[in-house]
Amino acid sequence: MPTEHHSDPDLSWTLTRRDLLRIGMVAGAAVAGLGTIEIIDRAADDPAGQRKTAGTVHKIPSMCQMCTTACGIIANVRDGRLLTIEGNPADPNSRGSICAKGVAGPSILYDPSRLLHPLKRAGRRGEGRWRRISWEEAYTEIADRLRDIRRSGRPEEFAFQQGRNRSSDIVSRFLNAFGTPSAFNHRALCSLNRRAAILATIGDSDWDLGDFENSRYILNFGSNWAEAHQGHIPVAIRMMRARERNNAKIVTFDARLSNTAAVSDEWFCVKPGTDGLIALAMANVICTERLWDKEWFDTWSNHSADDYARHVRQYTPERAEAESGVPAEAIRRVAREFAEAAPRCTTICNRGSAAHRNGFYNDRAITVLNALVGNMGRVGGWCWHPMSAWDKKRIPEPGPVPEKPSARSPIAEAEDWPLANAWDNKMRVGEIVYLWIKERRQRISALMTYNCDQAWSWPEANLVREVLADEELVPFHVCIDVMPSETSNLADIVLPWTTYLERWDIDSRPPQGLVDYVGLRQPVVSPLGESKDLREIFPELARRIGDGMERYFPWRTQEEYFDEYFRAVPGGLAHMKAAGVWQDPAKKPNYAPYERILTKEELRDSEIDEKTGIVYSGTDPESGKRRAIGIMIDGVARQGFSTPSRKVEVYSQFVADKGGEAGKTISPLPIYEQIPAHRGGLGEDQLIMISFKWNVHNAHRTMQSKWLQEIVHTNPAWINSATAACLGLRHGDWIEVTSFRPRDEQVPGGDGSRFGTLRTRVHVTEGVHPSVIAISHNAGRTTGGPVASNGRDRAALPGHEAVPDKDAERIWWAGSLSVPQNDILPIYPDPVSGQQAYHDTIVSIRRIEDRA
Ligand SMILES: Nc1nc2c(c(=O)[nH]1)N[C@H]1C(S)=C(S)[C@@H](COP(=O)(O)OP(=O)(O)OC[C@H]3O[C@@H](n4cnc5c(=O)[nH]c(N)nc54)[C@H](O)[C@@H]3O)O[C@H]1N2
Ligand SMILES: Nc1nc2c(c(=O)[nH]1)N[C@H]1C(S)=C(S)[C@@H](COP(=O)(O)OP(=O)(O)OC[C@H]3O[C@@H](n4cnc5c(=O)[nH]c(N)nc54)[C@H](O)[C@@H]3O)O[C@H]1N2
Ligand code: SF4
Ligand SMILES: [Mo]
Repeated sequence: MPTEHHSDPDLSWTLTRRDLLRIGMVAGAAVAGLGTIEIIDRAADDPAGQRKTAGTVHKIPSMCQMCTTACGIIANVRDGRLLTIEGNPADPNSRGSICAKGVAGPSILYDPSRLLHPLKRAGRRGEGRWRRISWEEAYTEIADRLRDIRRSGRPEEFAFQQGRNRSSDIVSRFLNAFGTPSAFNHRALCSLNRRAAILATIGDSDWDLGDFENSRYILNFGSNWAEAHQGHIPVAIRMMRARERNNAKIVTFDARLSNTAAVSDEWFCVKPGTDGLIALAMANVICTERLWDKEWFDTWSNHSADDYARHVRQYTPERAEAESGVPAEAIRRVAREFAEAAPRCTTICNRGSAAHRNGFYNDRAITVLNALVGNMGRVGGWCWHPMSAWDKKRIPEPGPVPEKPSARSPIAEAEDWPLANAWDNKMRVGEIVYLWIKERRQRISALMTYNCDQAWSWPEANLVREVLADEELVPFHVCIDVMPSETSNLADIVLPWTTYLERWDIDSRPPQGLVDYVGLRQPVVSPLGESKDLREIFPELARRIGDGMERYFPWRTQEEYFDEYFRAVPGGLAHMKAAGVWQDPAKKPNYAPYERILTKEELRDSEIDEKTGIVYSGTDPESGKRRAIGIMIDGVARQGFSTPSRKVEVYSQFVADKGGEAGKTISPLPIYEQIPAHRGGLGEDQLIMISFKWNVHNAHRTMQSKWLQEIVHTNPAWINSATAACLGLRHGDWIEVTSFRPRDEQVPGGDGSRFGTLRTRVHVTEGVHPSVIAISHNAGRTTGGPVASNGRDRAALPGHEAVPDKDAERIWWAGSLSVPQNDILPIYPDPVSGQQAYHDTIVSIRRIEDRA
């Protein structure tokens, strides 16, 4: 691939790939533009710069939240001021490494555009006129409104919209104590299909954790772990270790030359939505050539290997080549190499395979590849951990914990997508929330939005904005945020939230080392301005709403609450404050948990079902049915998997039945279903629009960071050089991109009609599939201050006492191209699960003279 250099500021992000890699991945790397914070530093409280070298630097462990990976960090703080952030080596997941976003934390904390005072709108909603109010006034108005709703007996009319929430204990406590089930989350926009596929297949977890570090062969279907992925740093460091130590081979399928593809041994450029077909074709090769672990499959899965071989026979490598563009011979070779490395081989997938209209089946097919080669739960294989967080039995939430509400929410519990809420982990269908509010499927009297910029980050963002602006549909909107956002602009009251560097949390992520752990997020500096965290706001509101709600918030301070929470940890809160994390040294990695022999104790009063071999003991309190605890394998009672059959469900009657209940057909076996909107090929000017994440940005929360925005601040459209030649397009040309709703009768509004238009510029590259146009969604803000908006948003922030930001005048990239992809992305849920199909939209493109 040619390396391109451009002096045009709109395309100036084209640092070489090596630059981006270095910036994005190196632990604790010094990034370009770091010096800018010094200017604010001096201007703020040390005009002469005398304090620069004086005073003791305190090292305070905590947890990053620039993305949801929650790496352990150490904050270097002098005189109450955060200087730098480095990794916490004690963190078992991230092991002392952090990424460029983690390093850039101070630029968010000290961002002059931050919200620092409660605000009330002064003009029409969305007009941008605000009045600064006191917390007292804000609390009184919000509590009065919420109390009225609660007393009306329709608590569901209070809806709570959250995004990537890492404070779920306090949020659930407040909502359950209030009695509202209207908790809208973002899972369907993020990881639903992958979770649903794993839950359907193994039941034990919704999160796969390849044992990469011990692996010899890693097959990556559309996970951009070197730049993104929910386990970014913990995964990336283990991948690189596997390379070094085991000479592991990494093979990546991506529709685009991501930095992950770039650091892989091989990259195959796939047509979007075809990963499942490739995986099924690989299964076919493995079965036909008998490269499988037949014994494992026949023992531990609920479908015979011979039957699966018959099922996958229709998926030939030639058929996969025709649809995906990956050569049949390569599919055969990779399948053989993968099977040869078993059991020290694993797959990894993510939104590249999952965020599609057919993503549930894609991820099922990929997951089952592992069962076929018998690597499940093995050292170096495809693993998981039953806990996606800390051990909640051992470290329980301090009581009294409120019951789940009995009221119902037609939107949160939407029934049109049978797999969305099929498991305990309710995934909901976020992308239809505002459409359904518009269609008045549920009355909303008050909406509180938190840690989510849905007016910007969700598909049909313009519809979200239209609904939020409508005072009949949403009579009262409180937004809790750190920065002004497209969502906070449409609020009635804005509450200034603390950043992750000024607040408390108990947190941990799926453990890559397969041993659970627990971490503490603690304030490393005092909250700036009048910002407050939910942990202070919710107890205060509960007390003011009263009527018994207050009894769930007995603690006076947050420290008291965490003191109680961490009681089971040796050394308690004091240990957590000093070390940041705790892991039980006696626990062993979760390898092959299904093989565990049940103890005599467990088997007391148990019974064995003769036909299935399932071992039952007692009854399940929720369903009232017999409780399955294991399975007989060769005459021994073992733990098995947590699926209905206690085996790997290659064949899932559970999902087929769920589909049947909702009047939909769900195949019990992994299948390939071509995306209906992609059938019949593409028109001459048509392409499939996909989305991706820049390594130095996170969703929509980092565009305010001057350190990160200075590195990447634009998102031109990637188009393959051959396609560009056909369409007469040259690098840097302006194009108009017009999107279409899917032609798909199973999707709301799926009539194939024209949807939205944006104008952007072309980045011509060989690093993208010829049928694809790839646009990063990490750009295109219109609000959030001059840095976030590339100089466009210079409106004075209300109630702002922050230092005038001299850096705002030095934004050398002002006016650079930055477009909001979500304004032209139609709502497109996978009909069986509800996952938003981010990478399936058909667009047409047309060359234009310039932006105007
Ligand atoms: N830097 C950064 N890190 C992040 C985030 C961020 O915004 N920025 N967000 C965090 C969050 S919330 C999440 S959910 C994760 C998501 O992490 P990932 O799932 O790893 O990231 P995505 O960019 O959504 O998708 C991954 C890749 O899929 C490719 N792709 C698109 N269609 C196809 C296809 O059909 N097949 C294949 N094989 N590839 C395809 C895209 O080119 C992209 O490189 O990242 C987390 N980490
Ligand atoms: N087109 C397209 N759209 C996508 C995706 C895609 O691939 N393509 N990915 C989707 C995915 S996977 C997800 S998870 C969603 C995420 O979308 P969001 O949930 O909207 O993204 P966040 O970045 O978490 O931003 C939420 C809010 O958190 C605030 N915030 C909270 N704490 C802090 C803090 O300490 N610092 C800063 N700076 N801000 C804070 C930000 O101001 C912001 O308003 O986006 C989805 N949207
Ligand atoms: S991967 Fe995420 S949590 Fe870890 S340092 Fe980077 S931004 Fe922070
Ligand atoms: Mo996400």
